[in-house]
Amino acid sequence: MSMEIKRSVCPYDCPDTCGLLIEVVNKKAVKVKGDPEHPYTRGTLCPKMVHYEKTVYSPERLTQPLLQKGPKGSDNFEPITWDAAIQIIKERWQHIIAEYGAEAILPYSYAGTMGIVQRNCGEAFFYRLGASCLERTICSSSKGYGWSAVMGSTLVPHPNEALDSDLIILWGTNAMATNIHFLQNVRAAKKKGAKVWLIETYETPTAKVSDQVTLVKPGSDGALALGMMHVIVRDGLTNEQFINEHVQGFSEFKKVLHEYTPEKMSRLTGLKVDVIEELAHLYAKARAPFISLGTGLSRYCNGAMTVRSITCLPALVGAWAKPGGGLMANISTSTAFDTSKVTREDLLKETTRIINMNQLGDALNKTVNPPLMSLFVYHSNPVAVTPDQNMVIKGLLREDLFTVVHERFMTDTALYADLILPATTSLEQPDIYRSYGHYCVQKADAVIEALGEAKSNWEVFALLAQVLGFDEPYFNQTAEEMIKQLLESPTPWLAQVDLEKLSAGYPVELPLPENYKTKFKTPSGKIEIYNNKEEDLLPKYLKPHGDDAPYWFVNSPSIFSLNSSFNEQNELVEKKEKMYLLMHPVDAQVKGFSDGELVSAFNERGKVAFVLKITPLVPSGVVVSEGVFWLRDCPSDSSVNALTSQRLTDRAQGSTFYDTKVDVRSINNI
Ligand SMILES: Nc1nc2c(c(=O)[nH]1)N[C@H]1C(S)=C(S)[C@@H](COP(=O)(O)OP(=O)(O)OC[C@H]3O[C@@H](n4cnc5c(=O)[nH]c(N)nc54)[C@H](O)[C@@H]3O)O[C@H]1N2
Ligand SMILES: Nc1nc2c(c(=O)[nH]1)N[C@H]1C(S)=C(S)[C@@H](COP(=O)(O)OP(=O)(O)OC[C@H]3O[C@@H](n4cnc5c(=O)[nH]c(N)nc54)[C@H](O)[C@@H]3O)O[C@H]1N2
Ligand code: SF4
Ligand SMILES: [Mo]
Repeated sequence: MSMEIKRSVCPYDCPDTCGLLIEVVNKKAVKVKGDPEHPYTRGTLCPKMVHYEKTVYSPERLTQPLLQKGPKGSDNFEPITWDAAIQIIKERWQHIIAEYGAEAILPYSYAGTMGIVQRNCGEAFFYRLGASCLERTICSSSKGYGWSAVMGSTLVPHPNEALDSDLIILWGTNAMATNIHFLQNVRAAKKKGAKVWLIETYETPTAKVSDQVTLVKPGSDGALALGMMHVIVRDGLTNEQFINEHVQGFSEFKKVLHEYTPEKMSRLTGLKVDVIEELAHLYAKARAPFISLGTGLSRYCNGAMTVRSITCLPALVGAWAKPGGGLMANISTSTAFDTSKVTREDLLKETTRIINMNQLGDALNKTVNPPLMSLFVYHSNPVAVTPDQNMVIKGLLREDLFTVVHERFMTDTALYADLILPATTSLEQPDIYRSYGHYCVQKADAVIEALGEAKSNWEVFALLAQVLGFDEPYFNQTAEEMIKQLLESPTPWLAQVDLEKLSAGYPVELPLPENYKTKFKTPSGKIEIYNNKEEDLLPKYLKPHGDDAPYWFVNSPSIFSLNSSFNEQNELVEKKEKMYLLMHPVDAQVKGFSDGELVSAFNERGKVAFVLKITPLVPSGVVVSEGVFWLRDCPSDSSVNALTSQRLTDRAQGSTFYDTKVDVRSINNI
């Protein structure tokens, strides 16, 4: 018997990007643990990953290419060889290109794996092909935009900064599900006396670690931030010295803030005037206030402006200059690697059309020129995760559309494929990882062999490039060689780490310059509350869009799944119990609903069945569903995104998942 412990990295789209220790016995991964030597993981994993081996060796893994023999969606797949599969793609694409041009082909991918090489290599291939480009803004583009409008490319505080804070605001982040290692810092700060304030739309599991919970009306956080800043200015609680030295446009902003009285903001947010005043005072008087900013509040039609407004708060009180103070948005480590070596935009000969991933439904159904005739989906599950599910499915049902899905499992999307290609898991492929929640980077070799005939993203694009006659050396190398290139000519930031240690598979931390928190990387070198590149020169209140329906529909993350991933582990699906719709007792009473009954949430786009859970954890006027289920586990033939819309955010073309309203009725009345 051979037994080894190998290092790896969690590949999922999670800010924690954990270091893993994999116990490999006789070439099989038998146990997965958190790496105690990883400075952020510190030896613990979330409930989803403690049994990653159950995902890797799931009996449901796809291990052979499969061809649909019946009508679309009929699940009449038959195994074929890789050679045959690649030939089919080649022939279909050559016909499509001859008739409509390569722009009739669209890649669709997001974040099944976050490794730099496997995640991004498809872009090089599709640039070379001349396919339509996918605008990948489903997650947090508006949040990034709002932050940058004020802070430029200033480095986001290290998560350990929070250890020295005396007031941590968890603003629209369900950290108990989505950022559990940051919660370790929150708990440590609490032990030293810090207060934790959660600003949410309902009492999430994260309320348990919070001293205070404030529930705002969905999409109204901009109003709360503006109201708080009004009070801070009105009551003389600003840090004038910091403002004079580091802030652009405060005097203009002050005039605007005058309008945002707590009374007006109370109406918009649904909060009592006292609460806005208390929060403003507590924030301004804290020794070192620290905000951890989630993404939920940015997924509204006013999302970028909301984030822009909140990002001004630390500037007014000089939080950036205080050890333990600041605001943590998504950490950008994009300059640590020269990702353009992987994505190779230079292979694009002529600019091609751009299709926003949130509007896949329209792109597949509406008249576009050239029409979309082929979709190549890899490491994404659009039927489950993309807004306006009914439109996506309608598009995938088009008999003239040639759909290829490269997947680990028979997902809701794979079921609609003409051709399925089996994908490896992260343990079967090499990669190099950076994080959006901390500053560690880490390389991971494959720790086991590929299961069955599964191939990695890199390998699939190499095969396709070969049959299509792409002769650039790029397509003729291995993923390991690509990783080596990234390490052998490191960026100036990466060059500062111990490259030997990194190459050997250990986590290493990117160094932060001294006083980085007050080195503002904006055109003016100051925090730009006033931004002359923006149409709105100063932050202001914008309304969310909503729909013509009575209840806000918040569809937030579950502790036991990650987007639509992990639904292959039955134990995790069972922990979610049922696909619940959470509703306040008073709303349920008005409707005459009883706990546990089947209800349908509906709006102009679709209807979805849920099991009703009556609970005071959600306020009246809001209904909540946690997690993205696979359709097979849903009470009806639709899941949450049948209700969400293809509308985009005010800036940066982002998704607006939470800017959704529904009505609810008893299932018997459908
Ligand atoms: N367990 C688990 N972990 C995950 C994920 C998962 O699905 N499950 N998803 C991963 C991904 S892809 C991402 S991007 C991150 C996201 O991580 P987060 O940023 O923490 O999560 P979000 O989904 O953006 O939403 C967080 C919270 O926003 C709240 N919210 C919605 N609207 C508003 C509002 O108007 N105001 C306020 N104040 N709050 C609001 C929701 O109730 C929800 O609890 O998490 C990652 N980690
Ligand atoms: N209603 C609602 N919808 C949401 C959200 C929400 O909060 N509410 N969150 C949104 C957010 S923040 C995001 S980021 C998106 C995420 O959307 P996606 O990136 O599509 O995320 P997943 O649902 O995790 O699907 C990833 C798929 O990739 C597959 N996969 C994993 N590794 C590999 C690999 O190496 N190669 C290949 N070929 N396949 C692989 C997995 O099996 C899985 O089916 O969802 C969004 N959708
Ligand atoms: S999903 Fe997040 S918390 Fe869980 S192991 Fe992966 S990186 Fe860590
Ligand atoms: Mo995301």
